[in-house]
Amino acid sequence: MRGWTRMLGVCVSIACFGAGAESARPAPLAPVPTAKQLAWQRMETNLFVHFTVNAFTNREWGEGTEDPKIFNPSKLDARQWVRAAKAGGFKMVILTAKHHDGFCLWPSQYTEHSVKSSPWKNGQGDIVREVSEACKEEGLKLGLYLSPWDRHEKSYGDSPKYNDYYINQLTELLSNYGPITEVWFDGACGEGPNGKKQEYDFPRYYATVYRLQPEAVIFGGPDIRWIGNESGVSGDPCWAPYDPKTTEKWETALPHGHANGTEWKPGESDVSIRPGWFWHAAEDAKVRSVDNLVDLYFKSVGRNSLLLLNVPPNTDGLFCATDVERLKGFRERLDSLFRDDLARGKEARASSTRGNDARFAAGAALDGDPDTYWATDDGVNSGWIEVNLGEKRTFNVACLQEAISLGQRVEAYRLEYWKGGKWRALCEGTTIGHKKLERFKPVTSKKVRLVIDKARACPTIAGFGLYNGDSGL
Ligand code: FUL
Repeated sequence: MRGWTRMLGVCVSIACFGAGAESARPAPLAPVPTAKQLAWQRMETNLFVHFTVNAFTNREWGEGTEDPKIFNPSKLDARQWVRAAKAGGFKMVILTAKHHDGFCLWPSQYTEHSVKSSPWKNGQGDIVREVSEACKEEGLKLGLYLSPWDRHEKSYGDSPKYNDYYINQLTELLSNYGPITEVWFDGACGEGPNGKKQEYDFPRYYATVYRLQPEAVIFGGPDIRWIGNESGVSGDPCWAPYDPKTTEKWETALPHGHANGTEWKPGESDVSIRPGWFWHAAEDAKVRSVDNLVDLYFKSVGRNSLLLLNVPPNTDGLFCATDVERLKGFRERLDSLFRDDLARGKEARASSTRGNDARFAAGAALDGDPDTYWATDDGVNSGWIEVNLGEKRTFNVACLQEAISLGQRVEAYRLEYWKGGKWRALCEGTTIGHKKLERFKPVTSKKVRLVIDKARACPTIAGFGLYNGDSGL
């Protein structure tokens, strides 16, 4: 509202919007996120930590026959990991409590194949505990990855027996370490020592998560979908809605989701800061650059996904200095780019406003609040909002957001800028969702507009920001 008030004066503004008349909020367009899915999406960047005996054997997938005595990360400092995550602006740390090799980073009472059989802290240590405490101290959330595939456990392949074992371990993890915000599942599966393929009881696993940690979201299950690659890149378009009955190949279905999907299942883009998920000395010189990480941010978070970036501790039990420095550099670059929103609070007008109600006017997209939004009347599924920057400004990034608590709606949009007495094309796109970032060559103009050409219901635009900085383009 600030824009209209400043431009026209309070009286005009009130008159324009019918002296305080209130119009009903748009009805949600199903499917919509649960509160925990919405909170998850707003985290935007989370850190994955892959650690197990593999760091000591230089492998990516352990065989399950590793001697726990090789595991001795004598300088392990979970605070160093979590502080590095925090400096990188990551909101949650997701730890591999157990990877495919079956070695447990906590002293599970159901196996000897864990830290308790290692020389680290004389078998008295508990890495899950140390990470959970560090996260608590630093104000980060904790997530856990308990690999269903277990190449060590003897009962693996004896499906009901192993499922009990798995549930027991899941129960330990979800009962003893405080709030768990995300539980990460993958479907990797093999045969057990009996030569039989293990059948995972995923419905039972999920029910256990919801019973013990009702606030947790499940990745690779009901709440969050894999984005379909391990390169940290979302599809474009990218719908949070997903059609579980799709006949498409997963390679297409997962990155893009479905405009008419019946389930709200946003995508998570996982990727490692190094070629491998685990630490290998030979990859110390292959850590992703800040430029590369910023590019991934644009291609994941900037396409309505979440970036889950993996950093592996080395055999000392520490993140390497290079990785720590890159995380910090990544956030510094993003902070500097997104510090000054040229459109924030500026004059704005729209093709039409829902019920002429000031709450839904164009200015609501420019107030920095993701819960307020510009909306049109029901049945008006296209329109535009125009920002007057007050003077000519140069910008090269636009940030668009929908009020996704009401469902994802936009199917086609364009950006235009005013030059030489007319509107000129800047860029165009399809989906927006929680966040869509556009990068382009710097443009200098006083007026910019977002044109929604097609939406599945009246558009609800919560954010329209303009920035100028190093976008890496
Ligand atoms: C995959 C695993 O096989 C990889 O080792 C890694 O943990 C990745 C995140 O998930 O399924």
